[in-house]
Amino acid sequence: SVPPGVLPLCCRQPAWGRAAWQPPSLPLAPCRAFSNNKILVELDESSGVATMKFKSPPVNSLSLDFLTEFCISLEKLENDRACRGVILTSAIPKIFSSGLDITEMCGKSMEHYAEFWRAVQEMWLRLYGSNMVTVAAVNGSSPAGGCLVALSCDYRIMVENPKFSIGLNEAQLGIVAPFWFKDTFVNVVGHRVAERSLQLGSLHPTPEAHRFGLVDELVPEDKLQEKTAAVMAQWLALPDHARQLTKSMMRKAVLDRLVAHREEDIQNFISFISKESIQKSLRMYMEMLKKKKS
Ligand code: CO8
Repeated sequence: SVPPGVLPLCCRQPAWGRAAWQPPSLPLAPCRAFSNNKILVELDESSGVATMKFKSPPVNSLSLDFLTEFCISLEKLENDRACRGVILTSAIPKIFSSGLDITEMCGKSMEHYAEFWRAVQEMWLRLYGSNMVTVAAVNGSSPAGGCLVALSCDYRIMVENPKFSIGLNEAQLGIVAPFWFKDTFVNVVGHRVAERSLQLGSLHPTPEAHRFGLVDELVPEDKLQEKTAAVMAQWLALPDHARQLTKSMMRKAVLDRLVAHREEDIQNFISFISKESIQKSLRMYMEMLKKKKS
């Protein structure tokens, strides 16, 4: 079962026989765009590929507004028969996403924490459970929730840059990545690597992330778009129904686990995040981020 409003995997029609894939940059390709506040969405109808470009300065943090917009945009694309694949990337130089907006988890009411956490869950359920081909073009640092967004895609291509890092660093903030963050991570890199990385709250430089499969490919910045389009073409060459059924088979158990424990997971989050000791850790972390600047 899936939560209300979330499309189950495999409910979409096979796209065999739809327009063949073409590079997104072809001239005169029909392109529809809908720009909201925090995410620019462009759909190239000739290729069936949409790009969701995060544009929420300064660091694309996943605020309640961002997450709401993300879910609405993804649902629109999911229901659009012209769209078969989505590329997630950032319009902010050097940052893919800084993860969950820490200010949403500090000094707020229980009701707010519940609403925020439900939105985080919803984002993951929709993205991890998407029928479309999802490729993360990671063009900057991607800690914690930003890493989860990338991990939830079918494929990750990251810009090779010694200053960029990616990982689930929650432990460094004194908080704990929930079980579905962990499950998603384990499904990508395997149990041992995930265990060590989660316990240490590691943020991995790009070569290391590539070495253990957290990202599938590294490319120079100027090759990112070309490489992403080529990977998308490779995945879209398959008949949708076969690929979607296979994706569902691989991911369903993990998705179902959160669906079955969704309310419990919200309650866990609220009781954890509202502890004074955790609030103190988060405040100190925010202070540290500010000090780092000066
Ligand atoms: N949330 C809110 N504000 C943020 C965040 C964030 N995640 N990240 C950065 N900011 C703010 C900074 O405080 C700063 O604000 P100001 O301008 O007012 O001082 C501004 O954004 C710019 O930040 P920086 O100056 O640090 O920008 P840099 O370009 O130097 O660095 C980085 C960008 C690398 C993204 C850096 O900001 C960073 O490391 N940020 C923290 C990332 C992080 O650790 N995120 C973890 C969030 S927690 C999460 O996603 C999962 C939680 C799971 C919940 C479990 C609960 C039980």
